[in-house]
Amino acid sequence: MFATDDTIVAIATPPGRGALGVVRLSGPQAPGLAAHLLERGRALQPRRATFTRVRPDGDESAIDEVVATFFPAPRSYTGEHVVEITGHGSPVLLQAVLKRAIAAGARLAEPGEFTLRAFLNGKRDLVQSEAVADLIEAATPLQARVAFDQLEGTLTERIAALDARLFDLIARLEASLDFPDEGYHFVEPAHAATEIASVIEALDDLLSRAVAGRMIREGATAVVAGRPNVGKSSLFNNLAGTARAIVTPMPGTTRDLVTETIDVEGIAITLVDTAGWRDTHDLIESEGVARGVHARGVADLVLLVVDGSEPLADEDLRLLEDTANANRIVISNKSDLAAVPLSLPVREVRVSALTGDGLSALRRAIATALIGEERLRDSAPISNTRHIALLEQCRASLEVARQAAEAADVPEEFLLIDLQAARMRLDEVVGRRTSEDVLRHIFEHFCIGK
Ligand SMILES: Nc1nc2c(ncn2[C@@H]2O[C@H](COP(=O)(O)OP(=O)(O)O)[C@@H](O)[C@H]2O)c(=O)[nH]1
Ligand SMILES: [Mg+2]
Repeated sequence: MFATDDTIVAIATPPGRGALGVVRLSGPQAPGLAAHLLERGRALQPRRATFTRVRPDGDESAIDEVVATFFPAPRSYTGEHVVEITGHGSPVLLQAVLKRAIAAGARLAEPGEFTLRAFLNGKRDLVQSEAVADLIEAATPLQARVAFDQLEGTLTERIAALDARLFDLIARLEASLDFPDEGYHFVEPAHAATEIASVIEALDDLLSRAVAGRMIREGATAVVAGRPNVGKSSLFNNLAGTARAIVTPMPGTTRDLVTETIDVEGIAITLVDTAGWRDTHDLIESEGVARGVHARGVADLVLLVVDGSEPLADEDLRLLEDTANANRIVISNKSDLAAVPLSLPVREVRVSALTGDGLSALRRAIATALIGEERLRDSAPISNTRHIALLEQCRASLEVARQAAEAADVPEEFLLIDLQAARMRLDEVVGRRTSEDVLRHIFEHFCIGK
């Protein structure tokens, strides 16, 4: 499978200059390589930060002062001998240390290879390894919190609990099969059905938060729609906190999609401003309108803006109808002007893009529309599409097993096949049983040095 007997090396800090930069070594040769690279002759003390220098190469002079720390196996990030050399964050110096380590026998690490080794050495399961990447990628504090929870093992524990229940049920069913002559059931079919139903319920509880979890992990797209001049671009700019989109009193100003990523209550939202929807003969504008319609179709949320200071126009009515089945918020803008009563089919959020009035209520409404009220409070235990898909497959197998258990005439063997299939999916989530391809796919998305 993957080579783990050699020693890998990588720069663990981001490319570019910084106050500090870290070169990380992992593998059996790590302490030996460190002794070769560093001026300090004696072996590094375990888990002690040691101030030293990088040994001069040939007749060069020493290139940097560093702090080196040795983490002996198995108490290290990877479970192997690890040495971290912290120097000044100069790409030139760090590259020089890297090159010397390679010249002395280390191999340049692949992306995610340190974390892969941690996984292969049983330091972390697959869910926790994936959480490492999510944590590094997190763009909002909420994303970081969800990733950290998974890193700490919240999802791992819940899966282990489900797995233990399935294991117990399978063991008892197998015992019944092994001692057929006794005519004794270690588990009655009715009890098996109830137990499976209760595992399904626990799975459903987990999956019910998956939409929110995925939205938090991957972010969402919200499209600002409405007829020309209702204040879409003004609202967009206000939410984005920058004057990205051009605002003029002339209808038809916005002709292309303008996007900006914003953080709304911890959810990373790609906000899209569109051309106002209307019939137009202008070629560019009508292309803009078409793009806007398309964007609306694929968005997670539509922010439909109407002008609260004017009666609804035909275009407003048409848009209200077109977006009736979408996840949408109807926004009545220009609350700073005298309001006219609008007979809207849903409760609107009143704002003024000009004064900023009502925008915090709008932000709250956006977050709630995307992930639900209570979901915001307790973090979602599941957020990764790979996990969600496997848990759904697990649930499908359990559903077949439950029906088999309920139909009293189905032999236990059949029940067992589906229960084992369900367990296998759980094993795949945590990586007890995962193909090399899947592992490669997961780890190649990591950064180098992690
Ligand atoms: N009084 C008032 N005027 C607004 C407000 N929002 C936008 N406008 C004005 O409405 C006009 C059209 O705004 P714009 O954002 O370009 O609308 P869009 O065509 O829907 O993108 C501009 O003159 C804005 O200054 C608001 O909340 N109150
Ligand atoms: Mg506009």
